[in-house]
Amino acid sequence: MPVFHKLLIANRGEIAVRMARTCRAMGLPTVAVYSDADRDALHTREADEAVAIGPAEARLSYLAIDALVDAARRSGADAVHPGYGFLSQNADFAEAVAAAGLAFVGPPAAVHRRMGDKQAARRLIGGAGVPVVPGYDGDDQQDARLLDEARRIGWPVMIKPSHGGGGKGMRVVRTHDDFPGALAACRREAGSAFGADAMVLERFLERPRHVEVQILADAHGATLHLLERECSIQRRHQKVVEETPSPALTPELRQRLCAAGVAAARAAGYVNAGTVEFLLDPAGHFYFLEMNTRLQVEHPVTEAVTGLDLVRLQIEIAAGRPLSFGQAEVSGQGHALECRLYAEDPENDDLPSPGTLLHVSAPSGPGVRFDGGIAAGSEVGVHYDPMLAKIVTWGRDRRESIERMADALSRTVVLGVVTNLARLRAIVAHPAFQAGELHTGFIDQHLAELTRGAAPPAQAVALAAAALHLSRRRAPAGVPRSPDAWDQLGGWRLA
Ligand code: MV4
Repeated sequence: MPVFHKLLIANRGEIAVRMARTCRAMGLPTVAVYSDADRDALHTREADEAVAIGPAEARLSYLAIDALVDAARRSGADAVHPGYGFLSQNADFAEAVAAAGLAFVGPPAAVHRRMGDKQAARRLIGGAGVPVVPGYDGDDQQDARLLDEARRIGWPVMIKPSHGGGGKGMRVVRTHDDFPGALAACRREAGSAFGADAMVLERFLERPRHVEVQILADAHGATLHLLERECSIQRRHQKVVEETPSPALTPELRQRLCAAGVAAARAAGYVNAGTVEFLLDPAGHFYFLEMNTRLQVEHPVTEAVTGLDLVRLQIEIAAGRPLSFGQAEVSGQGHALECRLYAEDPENDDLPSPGTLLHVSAPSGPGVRFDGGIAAGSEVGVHYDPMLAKIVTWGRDRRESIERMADALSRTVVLGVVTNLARLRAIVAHPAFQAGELHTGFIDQHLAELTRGAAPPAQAVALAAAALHLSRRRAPAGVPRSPDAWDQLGGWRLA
């Protein structure tokens, strides 16, 4: 029995390409969707068919629920995978897909809704015996009550909008006198951004590590973890380097953390792949932060050490299949690292750098995986996330995965836009990184050392521009239009 007849990939870029590849290996036909800006994007060529969904502006295309459900119906798809970002954690989308009689590859709408509310998530997960950061998640939201609670918690306190996400609208308050002003500002922002201004208060942890547990749960009551990932190397809530296993965990702490992740997922009624985020303090205390009800960008490091294909497992779970293995059969081999390649300029405050890619050289070799959504000629626009690709390396131990990453980064070439490659190279070469001394303030702490750029030689850029121009001539008549032939042509644009 095939899992599904056809799967619609409701996303773009590297994750759409990556999903199409697993589906092809499974013998599952795919439909890509594209906005006007993505007519020629790589992900449209990796799928079996491609459907236009609207203008470049994400709100009118990749975020347009009706356009996506309509594309699924018209193309005869019976399943929809949202990827990450865009509508992946949107309960209304999960609901609309189900209402159209299609399978949603992710948890049910009710789980998205429950976990999208910090107040409700803290109460539910804390109630299940999982440690949450000391704080306040009560219904009484009067200013005086919140001030009292902040005093009880002790300074510094973090104010978090209950309906926010990804660090948006949060504020750290260090003294009693600053609290009323910060609260008012949080309320104003949350009211206009999320339409609800309830706040959660938490003790602010200084320079914690960010460690998350990968969860896998089928529709028959089996809930497993696939170990942890450490994602402490980030800036402004944008992750840059991730790895597994976390250098901060002892086997005993890992077992408790992963068990807490499973307990949180069970309490949430979780089905499909998900992630439970924790903060870890230097004393080894961990606290539940939030649950991500989607596949994560950094899932390949988990795949590298467990040997599993998370997208395949997600699809099988959505089709109602029981997991074919138990917790005892999950183990991590060696160490994996991921570096995110962004079209951003570290020397210009990490500002996005749009443009046309003139040349891309992806690294390869033993233990090297390159997940990209780009090729020479790709347009990097202003409408979407500037992440171009992920470079993942595996080694028998952390030292070997770092060595392979340093080599892979040295052989990665992107011409045409400014990227963070020089910063990635500097991070993996940094003594503190190599020593595993990670925390969420790492990049800011070492900013000067991590910001010395190395621009590619102007001659190389000029040559790449000329080569791209020549390759854009029409292909000779009679060249077959299959994707394989396209690969052989190495970028010839077919008529
Ligand atoms: C915190 C915190 C310290 N203490 N909560 C930022 C995004 C959101 N998921 C939660 N975040 C934080 N919550 C308390 N009580 C520090 C952060 C935080 C952070 C968390 C994970 C990864 C990177 C981060 C970077 C800055 C702040």
